[in-house]
Amino acid sequence: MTPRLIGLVLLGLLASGCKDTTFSRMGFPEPITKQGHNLLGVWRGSLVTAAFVGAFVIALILYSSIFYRRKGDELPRQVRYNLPIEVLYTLIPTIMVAVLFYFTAIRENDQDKFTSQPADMSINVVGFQWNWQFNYLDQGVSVTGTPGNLPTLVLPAGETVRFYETSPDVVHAFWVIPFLFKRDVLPGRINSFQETLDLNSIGHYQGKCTEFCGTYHDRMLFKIDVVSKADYQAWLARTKSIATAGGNPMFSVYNGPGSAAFKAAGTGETGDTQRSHE
Ligand SMILES: [Cu+2]
Repeated sequence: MTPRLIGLVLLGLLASGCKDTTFSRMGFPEPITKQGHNLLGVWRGSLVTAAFVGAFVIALILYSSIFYRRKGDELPRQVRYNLPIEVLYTLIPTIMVAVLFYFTAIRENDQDKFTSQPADMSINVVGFQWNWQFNYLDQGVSVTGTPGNLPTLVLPAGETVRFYETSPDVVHAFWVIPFLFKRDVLPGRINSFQETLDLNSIGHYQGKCTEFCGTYHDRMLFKIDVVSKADYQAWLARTKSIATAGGNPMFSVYNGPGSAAFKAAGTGETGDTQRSHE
């Protein structure tokens, strides 16, 4: 009965793995970046492992309660040792934890790896009480959220984007839902990460602050528009002219430090050696 049940679950997982649905993603949102797909793999692998362990444990409980249920009135021996079994049930969980840890560490390192791929563009994400500002470091424009107006982070599909996070006040956390990733925005420190957007990721998405940062924390929402490269250039030109003309608090000219300065000051830049601190 049990092997058939496991087979059925496995078949279901394999069949649903073919098309991408919330079920096949095991509840995760649809990722739109290369890094997001990798993280989804870790989630799936961990959940499948947990399902197998759960099924195995339930099977053992059922087996022993059916075949070793009480017969007669005398108490069975209360202490018994079986060395091979004890070694086995120490060893197997250790191996499972090691394998899960390995894949998690690999993917987390991928997420932080900057040296392998140069970024096409860099954005300084500023989380402040209680809104967001996106500084396009080498394009010279800033998008700032105002009370009642959510800022929109516009990104070109297919590009690799480096994010440098800073905060002038308290700890915030920058979460872009379809990146399947968030990272704290800390005062006095530059946190960074990099995402390579899928070519077919064009669409509207959402993000939010996930660190309780004060009275109006719940207002720290933002939008993400992933557009084609041509549409991005058009948006940039439009935004630049609005910024230069002035008068719109959401769009301003950025003339702070460029990406080179952030790169020099930022963390994570030296790759492996830096990661060991995190
Ligand atoms: Cu916040």
